[in-house]
Amino acid sequence: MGKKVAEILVEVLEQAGVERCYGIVGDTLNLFAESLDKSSIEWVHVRHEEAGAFAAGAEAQLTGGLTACAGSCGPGSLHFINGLYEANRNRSPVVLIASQVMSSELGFEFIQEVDFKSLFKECSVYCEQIYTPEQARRKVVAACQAAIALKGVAVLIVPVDMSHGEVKEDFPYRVHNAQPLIRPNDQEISDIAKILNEGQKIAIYAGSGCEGALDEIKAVADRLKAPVAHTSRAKDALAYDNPYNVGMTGILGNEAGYNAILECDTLLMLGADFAWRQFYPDHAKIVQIDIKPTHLGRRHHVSLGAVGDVKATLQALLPHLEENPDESFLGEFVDRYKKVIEETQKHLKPGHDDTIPASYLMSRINKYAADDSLLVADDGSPIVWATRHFDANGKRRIFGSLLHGTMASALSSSFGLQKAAPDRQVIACCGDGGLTMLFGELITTIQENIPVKIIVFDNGKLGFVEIEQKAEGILDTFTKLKNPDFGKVAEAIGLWGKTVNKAADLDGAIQELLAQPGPGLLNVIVNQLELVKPPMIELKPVVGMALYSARAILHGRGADVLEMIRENI
Ligand SMILES: Cc1ncc(C[n+]2csc(CCOP(=O)(O)OP(=O)(O)O)c2C)c(N)n1
Ligand SMILES: [Mg+2]
Repeated sequence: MGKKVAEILVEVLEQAGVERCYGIVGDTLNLFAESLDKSSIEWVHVRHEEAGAFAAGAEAQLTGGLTACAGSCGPGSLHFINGLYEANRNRSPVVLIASQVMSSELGFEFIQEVDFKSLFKECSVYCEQIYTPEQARRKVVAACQAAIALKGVAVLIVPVDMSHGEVKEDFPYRVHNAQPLIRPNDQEISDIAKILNEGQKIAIYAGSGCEGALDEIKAVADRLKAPVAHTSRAKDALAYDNPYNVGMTGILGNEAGYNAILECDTLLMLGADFAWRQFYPDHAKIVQIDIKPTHLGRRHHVSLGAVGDVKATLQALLPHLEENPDESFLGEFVDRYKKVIEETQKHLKPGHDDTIPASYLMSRINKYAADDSLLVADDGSPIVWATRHFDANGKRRIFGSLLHGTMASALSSSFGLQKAAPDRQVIACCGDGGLTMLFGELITTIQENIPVKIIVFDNGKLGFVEIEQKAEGILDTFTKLKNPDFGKVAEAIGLWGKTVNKAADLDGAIQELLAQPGPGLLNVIVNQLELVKPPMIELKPVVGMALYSARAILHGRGADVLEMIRENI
């Protein structure tokens, strides 16, 4: 007797190191589900497939290992799409088993037929269908191989008749997890060194490609006397135990990080693919090192682009670098960054009448979170406060939708983090908009026994959008949210739940939440009008704010404007 394709799929996933598969079952997936149930792979039952993709992506991002999700045909697998975009952009190795209607009906608009191949093409590194049972093992191996080697999402489309197909002659195709060491060639290393050695005001801009390379970056920064600015995604890898650190640039950044990059004469970009062109210097010489050749020079024109792993490249480069005798550029920006931190600390305090600014809430989470906690924050203002006020220490990690920029990823991502790291504290910082977008996932915490700690930044609105509208001079439009008491909702579902709205109650509530053995939700009513201030003053948003204020006053909403001023100045 031969083997069923469904069994082969599961066998290969196991061999490729998959520990969990997130999803929702359905007719075309049933045989796969039965095989999975007999395997070592854990099935995690979410309430919306998008959440399954967020969870799988976060698990893969944390562990670097392959993680799976699986869905039924048509709408079932379609639902994964936004989470798969997120995973693919984060370079998380995830494989989706997208089950499909019978092969014989494909192309006739059969009920639930969806053309997955064209649908998932853009958010994957591999998207193929199984056409005969005999090619099943080779195809699922190819899918896993692509996800691991190209670091991204692989989609394998499996028509239901293929799942049931039997294979008599099977060959030992298997997945290989190669870890090559990649760096620029010797000539390129010497060309890079020449540019850097000629620089006087040298800065380093470090991105998420720098994970694991902090020692090498510090050694290069010391030799070149270069301040190190970093992207938001690199904070947890670089913003600790690093005397050269000047924080982030970009809208989330600070004055020192922002200006160090703009004022340097030579910029060394390391594993950074920051998208906003206005934050790059126009007249500096730029050397860019990235593991992905397609990233070279795609954001800003660079003088020299080279391909390599940051750690291996810097190890090869260091012996060629000369000591920069002038420390003044480094000294100036390190001092400026110190001042930024001191100023910021002064502002992290309760609001008027004992209210809770969201930035202050994040600073208290920062105070009480475990030394090795994993924190994930929703797009919108929670991720801004997280990247600004949640400190890195080399053990903590910060996650957010920083490339795809989707709402509602925090809660579901926290599932993947907690499943992969059951002994660590996992905190999901959710917007009230983000939480309710995938509200059903609160139930997953109970069903799947996932003890995540959820903190809702309840400002009663789509706050980040409202700030954007005001900066454009528009009155807030369609941003209000009519919320239930999320603390009570949590309790009704079976989680520990509480709502606070006074700063005096906040510390106790956070500690109580974090001490819960199971899942818990702390709903914090935060100030409605705290603005996210960028590191630089630009005319357009200032004019926009003035225009908004004038319009609000004309519409009889002068009190809102006064409140905004009171909360932010
Ligand atoms: C899926 C999706 N829909 C819409 C947006 C646009 N958007 C970005 S932030 C945001 C508001 C988020 O509101 P909330 O979760 O309450 O966080 P807040 O900014 O209020 O703290 C919206 C609508 C998006 N990024 N993703
Ligand atoms: Mg909100």
